[in-house]
Amino acid sequence: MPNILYGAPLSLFSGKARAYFDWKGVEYEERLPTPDVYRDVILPNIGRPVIPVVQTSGGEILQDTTCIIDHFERAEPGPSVYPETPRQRLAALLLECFGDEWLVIPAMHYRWHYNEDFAYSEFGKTAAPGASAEEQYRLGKERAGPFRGSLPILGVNDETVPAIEAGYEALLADLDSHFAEHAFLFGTRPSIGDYGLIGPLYAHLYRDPASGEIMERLAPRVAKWVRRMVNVEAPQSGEFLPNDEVPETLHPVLRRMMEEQVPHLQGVARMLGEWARQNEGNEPPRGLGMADFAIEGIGSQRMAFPFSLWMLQRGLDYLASLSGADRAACEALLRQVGGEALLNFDLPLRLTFENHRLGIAR
Ligand SMILES: N[C@@H](CCC(=O)N[C@@H](CS)C(=O)NCC(=O)O)C(=O)O
Repeated sequence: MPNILYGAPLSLFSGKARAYFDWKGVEYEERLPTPDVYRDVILPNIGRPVIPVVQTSGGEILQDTTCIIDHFERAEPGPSVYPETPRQRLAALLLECFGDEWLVIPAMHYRWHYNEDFAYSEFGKTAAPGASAEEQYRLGKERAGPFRGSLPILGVNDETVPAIEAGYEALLADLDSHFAEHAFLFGTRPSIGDYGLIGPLYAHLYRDPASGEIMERLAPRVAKWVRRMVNVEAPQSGEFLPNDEVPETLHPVLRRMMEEQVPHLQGVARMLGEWARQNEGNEPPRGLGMADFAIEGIGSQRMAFPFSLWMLQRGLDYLASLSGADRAACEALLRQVGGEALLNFDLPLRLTFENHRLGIAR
């Protein structure tokens, strides 16, 4: 039996897993998550409707792209998407968290405010590949309801939209300058950070037609990077830059993460600590309530997702594992990009992610 990727062209995290499989040279078959697949595979194994899900050739079920990637990093031979040197590895882990857990904000805004009809049809194509275009649109509109409806929870509202657009355009400009010099974030080989960014920057911000037009117009080199990531020409090829270089062209991108995402995550961490004091022994809920955030100086509120802290914890754990010159090099990098808050980030407890669920380490 081959590895099976249950994923869809319109799905953010399916794009991340697929691009990784193609570069890593993983043999797989992709199948659409139709209602039958949700009923027979996804719900019984994962407990909630979510994609992508991978069934390995050995019969193991994997969810969450980070777990999927880490599984194949262990199982498959060949070069790794994790840089081995400290600054590159830390920056790659942080940018994975930034792509996965923060750029979903512009991704969802642009999809639902500029590509609504296209997205409905795409949801319909996923659920009922054989139906007529009209039927797909109707069904897609029904099925997309909860996704479109999640915009306020993600922090997309009338006040924040202009800031989300200004922030995204500035990010595109920064990345465009970076990709003028480098094929990927850290050289000629894609890293786990590239896979974090490709999720939002492919399905929503490149493949959705109106978003793709914006990317091509404002940042053609970002669009080229997207194509490099998703149309893999030479699997397992490329190298990370020598001397543990984190190109200065990435500093503005890291700085944006430190200015926007990290302060929000500090608030989420405080809420998690508070919640844990009152709910000893329980699994954390998916959302802890609304928390402050700001983009381009415009403040609002969005749901506090403890899962985002698990993603951040990966980078924090790596930082904590370092000592001596390696630690000093990472500290200097963080100071250069305004990331002092990560040097003693107050995560009130350890998070685990096992059996497809977020938990608290005992
Ligand atoms: N962090 C996860 C998230 C997966 C995810 O959010 N998938 C979206 C589609 S791209 C979904 O199915 N959302 C429905 C839900 O989570 O309820 C990953 O890396 O796989």
